Amino acid sequence: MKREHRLIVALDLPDGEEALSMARVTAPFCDAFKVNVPLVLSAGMGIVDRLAEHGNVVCDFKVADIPATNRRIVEAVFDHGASGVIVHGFPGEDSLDACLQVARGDVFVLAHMSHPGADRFFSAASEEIAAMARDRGASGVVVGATRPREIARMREIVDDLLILTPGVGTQGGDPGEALRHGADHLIVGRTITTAPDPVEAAKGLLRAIHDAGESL
Ligand code: BMP
Repeated sequence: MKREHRLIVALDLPDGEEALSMARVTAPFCDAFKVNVPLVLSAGMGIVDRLAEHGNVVCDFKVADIPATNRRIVEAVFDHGASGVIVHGFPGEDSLDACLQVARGDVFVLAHMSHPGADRFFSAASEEIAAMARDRGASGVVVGATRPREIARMREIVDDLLILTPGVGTQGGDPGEALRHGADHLIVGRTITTAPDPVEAAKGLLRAIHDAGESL
């Protein structure tokens, strides 16, 4: 994953054509597009191939199955031209290893989520999940931007692995705070995709990213 803009656009749009339009206008401002399961359910996996013509695509499929099934999911993701995949860590290291063995790009492990309910199970497990991601050779971890202290703790654990952080803007996470606590990339959906002018919204985030870099 390149670290040029430090912005990943979550293309959480209802259909493939809308996702493609959003990808075309935001491509100059981001390092990757994130594609989630609802988009693929509506548009089919072909949307990943089409989006990959406009930039790097990370499939946020939150892969969380037995090793044999994980392997098939991750193979399909890379067969369709994705450059990365987001997987869960809680199924354990054999499930994660299966993803890493067949990946032809980045594997990011979800270590702590942005929504309030994530406290119940992730708070107890997040540090162990991050350590496992580091030890097994993942590219990075995903930690909610609503949890800056956890981002800082993850940075200590994962050393120079990438930290991607969703939950900025609409969910209340502050872009500067997340970056100052150690995040590498902001994952942003609705703040861009539902803005009256998505390009201006993306540019605003790039300004916040730049300002956070200045204050480090
Ligand atoms: P938004 O910026 O519109 O809140 O979108 C955030 C995106 O990141 C969504 O695609 C969501 O599924 C994803 N995400 C998240 O918000 N929190 C997490 O902890 C993990 C996620 O993948």
